[in-house]
Amino acid sequence: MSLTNKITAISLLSLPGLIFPSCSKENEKNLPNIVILMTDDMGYFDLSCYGSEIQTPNIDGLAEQGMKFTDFYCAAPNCSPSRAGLLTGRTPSRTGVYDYIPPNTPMHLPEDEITIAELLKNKGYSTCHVGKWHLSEWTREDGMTDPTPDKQGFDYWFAVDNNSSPSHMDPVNFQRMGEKVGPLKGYSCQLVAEEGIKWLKKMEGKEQPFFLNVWFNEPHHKLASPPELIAKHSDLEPKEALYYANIENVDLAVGKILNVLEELQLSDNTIVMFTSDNGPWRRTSAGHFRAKKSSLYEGGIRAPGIFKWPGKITAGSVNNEPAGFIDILPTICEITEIPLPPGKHIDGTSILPLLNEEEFVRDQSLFWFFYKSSPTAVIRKGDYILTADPVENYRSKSHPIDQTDLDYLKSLKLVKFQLFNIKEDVGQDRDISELMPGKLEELKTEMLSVHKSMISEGPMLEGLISD
Ligand SMILES: [Ca+2]
Repeated sequence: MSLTNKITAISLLSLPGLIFPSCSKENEKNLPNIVILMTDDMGYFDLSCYGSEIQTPNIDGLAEQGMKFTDFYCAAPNCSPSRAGLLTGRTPSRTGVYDYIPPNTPMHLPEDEITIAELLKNKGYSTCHVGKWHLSEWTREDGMTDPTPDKQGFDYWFAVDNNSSPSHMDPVNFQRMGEKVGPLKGYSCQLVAEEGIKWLKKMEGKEQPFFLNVWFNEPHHKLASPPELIAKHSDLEPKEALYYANIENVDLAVGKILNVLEELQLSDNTIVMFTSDNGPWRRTSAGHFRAKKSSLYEGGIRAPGIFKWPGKITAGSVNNEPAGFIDILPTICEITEIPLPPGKHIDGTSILPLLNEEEFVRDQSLFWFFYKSSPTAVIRKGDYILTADPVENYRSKSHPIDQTDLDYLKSLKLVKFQLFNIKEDVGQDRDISELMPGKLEELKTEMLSVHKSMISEGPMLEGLISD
């Protein structure tokens, strides 16, 4: 579908009566439950099913029973924009989440963005978010509170607005439905899993379908792992043992949730997705990919992508098509027969045909933009990746977004194009743009078109400091 046709189709959906058609009880019974499991800063090579030494049998089990994507992508190379892209199906900068949300910033996922949770809730689903949020801040020094998960479609939530503090162990900053819960005992991933399980148990015997969104804090800094798991790796450097144990602890938490789905006999009608929000800070976890977290090279955005749906997705299947976070909303919409959000440009395409092992044509190539990264923009079509940078592009990664950043990112022009064949050159170190001028032009034309549309849509942020 062309961009124009797609926008027309979306406009048609916005006609009165076509928005969020009501859902009959009969229809609800047939709708699959949806569980999204996501880690924070975990690398592509941190799971045994993706070639790691770290043993992750529960997550591997999802791949054994479902489909593993080899070329799956986050929406951005760091937390907040990637999460915005996942929940909205939109390139994050369209939503105004241009970077991770630092303390005391007005930047957040606006309430008028339409999330997967809102769409499913309107369809009759019960919805729950547990774990890290990082799409708004609730503890600003100016007393302002940006939209909590209930404002984005979640009936129930237990979360931290950013990282668990002081570390993954005994966190003190979780909130439940807007109320501070105070100091907790245990590890963040286990506490998050247990809260999700308590909520799941309330779903037992109900005809209403559910959406459980589990966003673990691990293995983002600051790490803490159970001593008994660390002790298994006494042959490793202490930092490595801590990391291995951290991933294994998440795997155990995933296992607990999957076991409860089995016990409650919910597994057969539940789609489970597993991924990580962006590339790893630990370089080794990015393997042979170039760069790591914060970069738009593969090391910053390539992630594990696993989908399990018993009876629908072939067990043990592997898919090599490029796909990613922004495809999740349109995929869920197609599965649940929910119209795409009216009036919003959706950058992703439903990958239901890929899950069904059918022919798949993407509406718009996968595209990334991050103003603090070099490259600053990337597009992938088939095996080809085009990267681009502005003339001057230095912006400190740790600098909180201010008005000069916004002026810069809104006005920058993409130049310095480089073309890579990712199948033949996984490390992205051979620019083949001069060898393939036709391919360069094809990808450049599409990149500039998507970039222009995105930049014109991305909101100016009210209240940024201007130093
Ligand atoms: Ca992250």
